[in-house]
Amino acid sequence: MYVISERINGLFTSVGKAIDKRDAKWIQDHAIRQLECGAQALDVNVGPGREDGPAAMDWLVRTVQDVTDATLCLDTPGAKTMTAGLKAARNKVIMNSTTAEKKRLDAFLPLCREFGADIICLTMDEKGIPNDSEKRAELAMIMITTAMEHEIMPDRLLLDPLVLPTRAAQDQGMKVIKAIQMFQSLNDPPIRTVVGLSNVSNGAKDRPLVNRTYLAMLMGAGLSAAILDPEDASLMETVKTGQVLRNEKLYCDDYLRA
Ligand code: THG
Repeated sequence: MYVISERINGLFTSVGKAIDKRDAKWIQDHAIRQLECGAQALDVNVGPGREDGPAAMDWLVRTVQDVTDATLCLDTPGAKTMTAGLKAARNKVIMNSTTAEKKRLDAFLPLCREFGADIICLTMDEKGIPNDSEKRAELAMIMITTAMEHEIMPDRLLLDPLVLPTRAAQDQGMKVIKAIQMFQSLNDPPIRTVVGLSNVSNGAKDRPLVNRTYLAMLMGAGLSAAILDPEDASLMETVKTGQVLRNEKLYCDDYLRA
């Protein structure tokens, strides 16, 4: 299980303010804490509705890189903001993300190829997010073949079925689990999978409980990576226990502390 921290994201008010003030120390302290909590990569998102998207992304990438060599998951739908992040990055990059929409693939796949990045493929198109697993797998297949036409091999992709809030779309929880299973049969060796975990608990009363329960279910279905909050200690214990149960980590009685 590969852990990507969700918390360098301008969507959070405190992070948005730190970006506005170009408060490097605040951002760096938070990045370091998330890595100390067990994150292996950082999702880097300047937040929605910014006029200075490219400049903010350039600053945010440089600021984070000054304190870590960890992989950066550049999270933006904008080609200009993504390009600014790719140019500033010397750390390994995962582009987050393309969809199956032609104009998005046309803009993002050449960047992915040029900069040698990995890329998250969201299984949605101009019609939105499909409400069944089969259609999600169909969109995944379109992105896999289009990426290959751009000489981007399947091992560079991460497929994301798009997790929805259980409060608003309760029937989607198990469809996403099934999509994760289906994605693994689209290629040999299987293509990696990823989710934005916290989407599931949006608006729920006990968010951490919903997040860690769903993560356990997703790990049972073979999920490879998740964008989540590594500062949630119970969630990270679920990650580690799942790694033991999946035989990814050696069991010992003290595995949580080891
Ligand atoms: N897939 C991929 N990338 C993603 C997502 C995904 N990136 C963004 C998101 N989804 C994952 N990151 C978050 C970050 C925050 C929250 C949820 C997912 C969140 N934030 C609080 C809220 O909305 O209630 C905001 C709290 C605050 O303002 O302080 O829940 O699915 N590839």
